[in-house]
Amino acid sequence: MKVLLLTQPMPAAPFIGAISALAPELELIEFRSGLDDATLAAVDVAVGWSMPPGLPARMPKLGWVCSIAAGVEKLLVPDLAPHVVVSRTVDPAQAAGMAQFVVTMVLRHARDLERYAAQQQERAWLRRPTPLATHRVAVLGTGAIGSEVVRWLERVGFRARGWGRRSTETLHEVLADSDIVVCALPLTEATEGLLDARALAAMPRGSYLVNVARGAHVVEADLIEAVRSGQLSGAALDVQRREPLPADDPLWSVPGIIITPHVAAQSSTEVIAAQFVAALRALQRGEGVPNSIDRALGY
Ligand code: OXD
Repeated sequence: MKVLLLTQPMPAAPFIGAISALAPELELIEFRSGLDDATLAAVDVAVGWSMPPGLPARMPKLGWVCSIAAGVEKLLVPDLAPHVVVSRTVDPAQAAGMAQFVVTMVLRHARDLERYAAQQQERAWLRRPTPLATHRVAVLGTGAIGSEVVRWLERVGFRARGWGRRSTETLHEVLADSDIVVCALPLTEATEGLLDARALAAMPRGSYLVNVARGAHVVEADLIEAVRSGQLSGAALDVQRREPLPADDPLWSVPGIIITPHVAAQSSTEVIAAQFVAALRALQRGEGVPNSIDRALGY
């Protein structure tokens, strides 16, 4: 079986090492721009993060695309044939890591730690005791990651709830009823740009946003305006529309916006390799591919 690795911008070598240790019979091919048509025509499976447009047409045998991440949107290019199964990594350790990151950012905001960081710069020993933080937090996304985030937030005292496609409340109703909003949604046609000026205006004045999903969920110019005007007190953005975020991007210098470089939580190479090989064995036994997405929904 021939497997194409599409891990760019991550190097393929660690994935090749981890997969071949578990399944030495596989022929693992690292993608590079000059790959010839005959090699691509023989590929059965692709494992990776993003699919270069035009590539699926050169892989007529391709039957399965396995994402090395929780998200799959960069693999779902328009020319990927509808019969191709797409699966993703579902990793409890990644979900817990995401939850840790969110709890850190939410506590940092709710316990006013930014104020004390600023005060330290001025050597100002000024006390503003904060009450127990019990803010209302809406977590957009009720999948494996969103649900874990809700559990962790509840454990540290927040009034957290999830919101998703099947919720009875509208997005804007939930936003209006939240002090803090956490975005943990998959990126699909339906969720792109969901957090725009209207959505941000629906949030209570002074509320806060944490995004650990994808930069494209947020209309960044609208967010900058909302933070500058005080409609939002700030935001923690682990993801941005343009990654790496260019040095001249206005997001870097908005007081109240914290930028981190897409580091909330990743699965280890070993976990990704183990899940891929377990799914491959299931397929070889004639079972369905675990953690396959619904192609129509895009997640
Ligand atoms: C993911 C990510 O989707 O790390 O897993 O962004």
